[in-house]
Amino acid sequence: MTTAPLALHPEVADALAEGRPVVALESTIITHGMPYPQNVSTARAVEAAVRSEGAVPATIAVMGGQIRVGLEDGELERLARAEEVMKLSRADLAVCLASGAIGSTTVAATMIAARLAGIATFATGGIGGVHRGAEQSFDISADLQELAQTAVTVVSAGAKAILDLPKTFEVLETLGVPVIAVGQDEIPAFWSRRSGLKAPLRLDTPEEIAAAHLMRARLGLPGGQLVVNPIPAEAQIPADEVEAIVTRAIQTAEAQGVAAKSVTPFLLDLIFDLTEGRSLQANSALVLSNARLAARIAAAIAKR
Ligand code: PSU
Repeated sequence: MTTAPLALHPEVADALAEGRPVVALESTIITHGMPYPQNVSTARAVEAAVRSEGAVPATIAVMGGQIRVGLEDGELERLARAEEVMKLSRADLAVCLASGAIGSTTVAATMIAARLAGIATFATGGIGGVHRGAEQSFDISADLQELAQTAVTVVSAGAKAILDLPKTFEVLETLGVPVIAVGQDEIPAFWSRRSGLKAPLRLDTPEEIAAAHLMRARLGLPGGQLVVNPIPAEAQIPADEVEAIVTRAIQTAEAQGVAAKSVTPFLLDLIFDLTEGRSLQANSALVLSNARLAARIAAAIAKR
């Protein structure tokens, strides 16, 4: 039994106790990934999408010295408006909890919290990964290590296209993380359906993904699965168009000396401006699609 300071929302606690499907949702996308008020409207729509598939949403954040698993609507709103929120990964989760600060959870920290709470499935937008120029900066997201050690199935639209995607998926292969594409042979690239990279694995149904999750547990394998679900076709921004914009944004970040945890939020914000909001619409659409798929996987895991 864990002594972690976990506070489960009663609806989440009931669902878990009764073996009903629950989907974990992260909060860094709310605090650092999207501007207000689109961040809170997306967060609400994502929770509704999970419910529409018959699962219970559990948005995770740190407040008042506790890992909150499932937030009230007013708390989502407060988080979405808050200015001083720590962006939490594995390294800073305990410091934030011990100090009583408010923190949003990245993919890595949400996986840790989901596992502690007994939630098998988690939906996000795009994972962090190897940043371009990492051979100089060594900037590699802790999300990758987390996938290698924490047994949660993460449903994403791939890694964010601001990253070096070939290196990101090489590292995942080295770490033994299964990367499973849904409905196509190629790894998707967040805002775009295509990356030019062949997916190492492909499974087209929630039932098959659930079976693979449970098989990993039977084998005693510690890490998670990364499901890469292409953005719906009508919402995508074609890869060549994205690439030119990402290149410009990265040049600006370098010129301004943006580093470490600030890089991803800075780039997402600038790309929002450069695409006149289209990147944000695409981001919302892909998270919604991932939430629906995650709910179906959670339901398939709950049935077995
Ligand atoms: N998905 C999105 N937008 C985001 C994120 C995911 O659509 O902002 C967040 C996740 O919390 C992920 C983090 O863990 O971005 C990656 O940040 P970094 O590159 O600093 O590791």
